Amino acid sequence: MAGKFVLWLTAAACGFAQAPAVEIRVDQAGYPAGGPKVALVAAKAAAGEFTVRRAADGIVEFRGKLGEPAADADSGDRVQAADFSKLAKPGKYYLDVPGIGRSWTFAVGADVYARPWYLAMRSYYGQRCGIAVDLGKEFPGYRHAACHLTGAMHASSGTEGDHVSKAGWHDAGDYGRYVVNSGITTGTLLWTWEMFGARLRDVKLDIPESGNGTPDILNEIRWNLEWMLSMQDDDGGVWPKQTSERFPGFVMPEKDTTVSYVIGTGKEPFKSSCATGDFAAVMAISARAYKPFDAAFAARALRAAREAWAWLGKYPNVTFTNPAGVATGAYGDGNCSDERLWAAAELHRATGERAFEEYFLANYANFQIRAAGPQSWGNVAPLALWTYVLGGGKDEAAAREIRAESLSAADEIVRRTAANPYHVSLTARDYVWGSNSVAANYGMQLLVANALQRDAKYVDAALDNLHYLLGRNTFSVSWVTQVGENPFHHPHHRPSGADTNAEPWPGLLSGGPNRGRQDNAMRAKLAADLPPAKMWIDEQEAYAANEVAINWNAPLVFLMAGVR
Ligand code: G3I
Ligand code: 9MR
Ligand code: ZN
Repeated sequence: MAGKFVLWLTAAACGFAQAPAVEIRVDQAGYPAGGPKVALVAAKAAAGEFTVRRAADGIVEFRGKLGEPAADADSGDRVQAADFSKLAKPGKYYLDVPGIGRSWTFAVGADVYARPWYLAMRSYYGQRCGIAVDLGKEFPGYRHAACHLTGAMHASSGTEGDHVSKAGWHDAGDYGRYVVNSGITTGTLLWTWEMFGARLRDVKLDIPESGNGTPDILNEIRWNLEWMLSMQDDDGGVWPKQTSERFPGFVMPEKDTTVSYVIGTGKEPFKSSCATGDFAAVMAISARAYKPFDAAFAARALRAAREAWAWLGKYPNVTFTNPAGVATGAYGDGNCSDERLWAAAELHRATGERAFEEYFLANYANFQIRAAGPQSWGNVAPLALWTYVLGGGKDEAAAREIRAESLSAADEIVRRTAANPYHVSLTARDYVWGSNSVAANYGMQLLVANALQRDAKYVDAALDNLHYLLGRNTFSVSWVTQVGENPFHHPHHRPSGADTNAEPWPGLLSGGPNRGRQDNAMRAKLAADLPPAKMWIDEQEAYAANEVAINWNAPLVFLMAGVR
């Protein structure tokens, strides 16, 4: 990425000399017209009043008083809320706080997340492997040639020779493809379709398949499903990943000359149970989702899911760690029982067959829905439990228990979010690698609770997490590339780093603050005793804070689809 300067052009156009004050934190995409609207002000001197003004001409549309200051232990900030919920008139606005300044502009309206949703969902097209990608007229220069067209079986896979490399999404800032991470990602995106499909059916993503009669969200997801299917061995087991042995440099994907290997566990049975369980779950969801559009593909997905399930019966807990000589991501998970439970639950929901339900009912009680620690690549148990209830699982005791646990966890998250000065659901312990996805996954958890029992407080708290990601945070930054007036600029993302475009590829969510500081850039620039929410820098080298990843974007896509 070339050096970038954000010019405050509109300031001049509107007659303001003043650049926006980072002390004022707003959702830079905006606020749904009918919902609560809160901005946050973090300044040393207590501020008193504020106005909300029309961006076009500065006319005051709302006057209010800031709330009492609250000390936020996670960031060290002193935060005051500016509540302008009563302002429901659609438009473009900014906040004006005397003595502090004006905020970034934001919208109030019916569909303020339509555009960010488009960019976030379309970012998967940008991650496509095995095909030339071009984001088109709106994003000139954002393209790459077909990449990673050949592959090979790694010695650790138990077989040898060439491998037909097929489709898939690059995982993150690197060019690897990982089944475990593809599992939670495609699972979350397919759930987005299953839960909010009515709103998404006609949304075009401007991808090569657009107009083929299948909704574009399903067209895009299928690109990764095809790769996942290519990772299943004849015995039903699924190899965990296809990557090079080491990460390549910051080159465009077609310039990556490292060999793309299908990598296994290095010993019998060579495939892993976590990958196979996630695969079975996702293929079962696919059997449901694609049936109306492509019955043959749906049937193929279901066959693949059944074969994976049968393999799991033989090998329930073969875990994966990198074999000798391999240094790419591991998505190392020491316990694959939640993946197996998820497979059982999704297969039961897809087929109604008793055997899957029996497995589920015999095992579900070992897992809980918690208020701290939502679903993630390493913890898919919540998806297993929810899908049983959302799919109309008939065992009343199990359904009642799961429902009650989901709602009491959601109630606690709502209380915690309201008490948090930044109105985010994260606890101090949640600021881990990819913490922004933890916030987004809390949002998803709250929206699932809302599906179990409609209650506006769940949707409002889900929205709070979205506001955090889109600018209402201690950095006053939008953590989605090219969304809002003050987005971050330097993701750890090879195409963004290697191309000549001024801005990074659009619609990508930053990993976010990470108290673990697992990269050299973070350790060099961020003091060890900083509060956890401050542990983030907008630097390309800081992969533990500022990478992007398909599994982080997925709950963002779910959240923006669900709060609309
Ligand atoms: O959950 C624990 C928490 O209980 C504990 O207190 C804390 C202490 O550090 O750690 C937490 O676990 C962290 C975990 O992420 C949370 O999901 C681990 O420390 C941390 O090492 C782990 O990081 C993972 C990272 O790979 C390193 O393995 C990320 O989840 C994962 O998203 C990331 O994935 C990488 C791929 O390997 C390669 N491709 C890029 C991708 C994104 O960076
Ligand atoms: O680019 C890699 C990123 O996708 C991973 O998340 C990260 C941790 O595994 O590693 C990155 O690659 C770095 C490597 O680990 C160490 N040398 C520098 C690489 C980044 O340029
Ligand atoms: Zn590729």
